[in-house]
Amino acid sequence: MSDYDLYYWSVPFRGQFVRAVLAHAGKTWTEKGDSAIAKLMDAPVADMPVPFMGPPVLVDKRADVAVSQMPAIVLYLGETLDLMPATPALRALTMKVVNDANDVIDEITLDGGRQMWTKTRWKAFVPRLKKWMSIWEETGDRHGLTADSGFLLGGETPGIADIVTATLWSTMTERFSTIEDIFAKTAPKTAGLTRRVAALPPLRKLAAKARKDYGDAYCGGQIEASLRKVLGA
Ligand SMILES: N[C@@H](CCC(=O)N[C@@H](CS)C(=O)NCC(=O)O)C(=O)O
Repeated sequence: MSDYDLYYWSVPFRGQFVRAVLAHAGKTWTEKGDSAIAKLMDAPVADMPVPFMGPPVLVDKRADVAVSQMPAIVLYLGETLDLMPATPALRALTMKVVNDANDVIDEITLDGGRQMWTKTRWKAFVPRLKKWMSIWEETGDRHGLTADSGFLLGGETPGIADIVTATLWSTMTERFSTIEDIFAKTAPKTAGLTRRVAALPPLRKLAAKARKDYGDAYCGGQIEASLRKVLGA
């Protein structure tokens, strides 16, 4: 029996951060699948393992704990799997990076497809995307990150901030070469960190599984189709 149940759609997107932390820690989990998620979302809140609006939802079966909201799930795993840094300041900064990553994927999907991408909207968004990338680059700079060594918040081993950073940018840039070009130019040290962390065997294996299970899919739906159209991807 696996240790965790994960409720997330059959795409990488927001759930991939949770999968990456679990994979990095060598944990096993069961993907409950799209119809189970839809069923759970439609259930009365009184019957939910944790009252929630949208997936991911993680159930830690041994501990009998259920959590929703991606950053809360990552915090739970970071603490229980000993992947959080030692000081309160670095723990807060870690969660700031996780929340930034969640903001970036909301922005890249125009808040889950409230509007569709057009060439004009994308052109107006590019400076903001570059600013996000430079926020990562500046964070790394302040903690001694170089193009080929170090971690986002310093330290000797990859932590939650590095796993989330690598997952955010590798998943996106592997699927959208236009964004990859912007990333390489705007945030070369973060791009180096992303390459190094994404190359760790458990994360490489997870990325290959996403390719196999979900193909080219990123976030899915009409919003992905409109993003692909404006990026020619
Ligand atoms: N703030 C939540 C957002 C959850 C969310 O928007 N989930 C999306 C998938 S990425 C969903 O399917 N939402 C359905 C809904 O909100 O009705 C988080 O960080 O987990």
